[in-house]
Amino acid sequence: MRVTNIRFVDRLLDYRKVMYVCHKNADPDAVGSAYALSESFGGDICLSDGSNRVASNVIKQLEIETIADPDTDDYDLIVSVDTSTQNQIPNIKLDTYAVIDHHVTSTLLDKAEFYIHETTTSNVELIFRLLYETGIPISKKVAVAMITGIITDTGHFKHADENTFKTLSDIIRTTNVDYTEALELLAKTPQDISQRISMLAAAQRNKFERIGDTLISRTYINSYGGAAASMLTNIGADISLVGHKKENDLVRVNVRAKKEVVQKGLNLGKVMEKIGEKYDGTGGGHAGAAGVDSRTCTVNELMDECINEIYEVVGGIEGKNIQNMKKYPKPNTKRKNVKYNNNNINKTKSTTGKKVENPVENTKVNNEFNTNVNAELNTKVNNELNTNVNSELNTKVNNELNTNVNSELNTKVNNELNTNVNAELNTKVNNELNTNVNSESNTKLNNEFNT
Ligand SMILES: [Mn+2]
Repeated sequence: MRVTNIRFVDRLLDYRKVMYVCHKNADPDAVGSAYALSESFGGDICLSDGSNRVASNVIKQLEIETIADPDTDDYDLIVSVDTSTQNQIPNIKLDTYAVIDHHVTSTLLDKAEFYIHETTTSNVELIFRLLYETGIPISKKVAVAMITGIITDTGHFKHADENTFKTLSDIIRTTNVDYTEALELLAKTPQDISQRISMLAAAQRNKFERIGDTLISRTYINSYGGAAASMLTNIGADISLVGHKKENDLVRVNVRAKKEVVQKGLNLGKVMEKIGEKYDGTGGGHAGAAGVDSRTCTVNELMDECINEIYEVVGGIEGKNIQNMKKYPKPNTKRKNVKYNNNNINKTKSTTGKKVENPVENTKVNNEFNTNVNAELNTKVNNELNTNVNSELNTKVNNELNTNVNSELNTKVNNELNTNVNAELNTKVNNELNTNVNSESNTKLNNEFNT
């Protein structure tokens, strides 16, 4: 039966030997809940089936005692915390038990002796209310544990609501805990060295391109593909793809998209499903996080297919930029190895106001950092920074960073920073990052280095 906070404490104190049980792969919300209860009312904390990396760190740093394989018969009452189904606590026989749970649906309630169930952003919020309303003192250590539960369950407050902050504020006020202690504790969570290496390698190999205002990143890595894809969207990509070879001939591409792109109509799950069918593999997932694998193609082929499909969808979303999008180099486009030719560039003359047929001859480069992508030229660009200003058109380029890839050209761009201006588009570019695509025919470079 559902009970009030005061009634819950009354009932709990009726039992002599109590065990607080956390769900499998316990998180800080479960551990914080069990720890707060055990510190307040006595009893053991049970990890029904391990704890995650963050919770393990909380347990270690706060020196929380836990038990792993208890004999449930030794206990008069089991209190399940932060758990909504029996299969989340696979090794625990629930006989006489109580529940404190914050999940929307909870199948454990019916048979519970008594329970507290309310939909909150974290379970520790229910625990805090219980202790606060019944006047039970809360130690700073317990407060820190509870705060780690709030932080992690709300995804660092991304899913927090008004009550989350109110409860957090009450925890800080009543316990006088230093909030940063919880942050510092979480920061001490050890990261797996192989994962860190994978993330850095993924960032190092990353290539990105732009369609309209959408930035698409792709990289290759052998493990942690999902984490790498998330990392790339966190650092700026709207859509990220990570290709990796799995065991034997299995290859996989993990994809992530930001909420903004999903809201515009991109559904990665559907795109990956379609590709999975085409390559006799498995594809699918959510609109913003999906993946596909196959044994019938190489990782490059699978990546190319994913990129091409995503280009189609994003090109449609970006509307007016679809023409540029189609001229975009597809990753499977064979590009000639291009040589940077100083002589040609120095000889170029001004053709202001005229269509540049042969940019080789018309380009004068005055900039310190400059990348020019010419249709028929084999320019290899190694510069870091480049600014291009189009005089005829109302193009104002304020960006620092820009990538330009010319689809039909044999340009290999190695720079990090590059600005390009498309002559026929009255593009006003204020973004930090910009990729512009010029086709052979419509490239007019009337820039500074085009005197
Ligand atoms: Mn929870």
